[in-house]
Amino acid sequence: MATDILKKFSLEGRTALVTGAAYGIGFAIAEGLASAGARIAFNCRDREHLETALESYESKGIDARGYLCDVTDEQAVSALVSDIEKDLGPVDILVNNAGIIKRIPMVEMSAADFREVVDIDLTAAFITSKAVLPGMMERKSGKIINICSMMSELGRETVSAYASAKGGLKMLTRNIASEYGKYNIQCNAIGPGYIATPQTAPLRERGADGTRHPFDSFIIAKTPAERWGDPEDLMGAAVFLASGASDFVNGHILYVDGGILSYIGRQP
Ligand code: NAP
Ligand code: GCO
Repeated sequence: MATDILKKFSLEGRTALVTGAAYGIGFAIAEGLASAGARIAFNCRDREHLETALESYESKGIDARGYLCDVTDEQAVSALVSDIEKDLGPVDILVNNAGIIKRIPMVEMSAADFREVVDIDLTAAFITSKAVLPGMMERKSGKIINICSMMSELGRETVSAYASAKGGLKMLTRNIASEYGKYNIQCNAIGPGYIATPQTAPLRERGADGTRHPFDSFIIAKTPAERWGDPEDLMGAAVFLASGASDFVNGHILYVDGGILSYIGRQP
């Protein structure tokens, strides 16, 4: 009897926590996981974002549970996981999505700004992963998906803190995979290319005459797909890495970038 391969991708009966999933990439990933059958929990810091997100999830027919929690606060994260366990059951899938960026030339960037980016984009993934790993170890099953970036591989002007954090997140992914693989826990990452979300909105702002932002034109020329990604482009990779279809995939960074990392760029 041939394997029903689609069953491998089912998330029925599993609970997923997607951090920072009030909108943007996190929201799309949560939507994708829900469509594969997962129960969804998400968090963010801003009450207004939370309320709006709950309405958005409801409009999509997703009964998501939202929690106010700053992922850099270890005690708050521990309480978040306990609350989710009470409301939805153990966290089977953790997506470390919450993140910020500060685009400041390094010589002008304060250490406080640098630390804030690293705290949210890297240390928080350590904190949330540490909060769910003991339960996953006990159940001998778990999926952790970190949201890396092209800046896990490449640098560019003004993003020193972000690139440092995302480079570290790539290695944290590999280290969790190395340390906890024996408990049947898989830790992988998704590396989105340039995705149209509020985080990149400043890079896509049109001129008064409707002309493209220079960075927008640059990304279009650097991407074989000749377009920015949509958050929905990441759903398939998230379902794959959250499901039984990826049980022998560990420590992998899956780039979903339209080919930008493979391409020298179109001749002007
Ligand atoms: P976004 O639109 O700015 O959304 C970020 C989300 O994270 C918001 O829901 C925000 O909600 C939440 N958040 C920020 N800091 C938080 C904290 N300390 N605790 C809890 N929640 C927090 O960003 P995005 O573009 O969707 O990006 C999501 C992830 O993908 C980030 O890790 C980003 O680095 C990564 N990424 C983005 C792109 C891209 O091109 N957009 C590409 C590669 C990787 P609150 O402000 O209410 O907390
Ligand atoms: C930037 C962008 C990028 C994207 C993403 C690319 O300023 O260069 O914000 O960092 O967010 O990380 O993969």
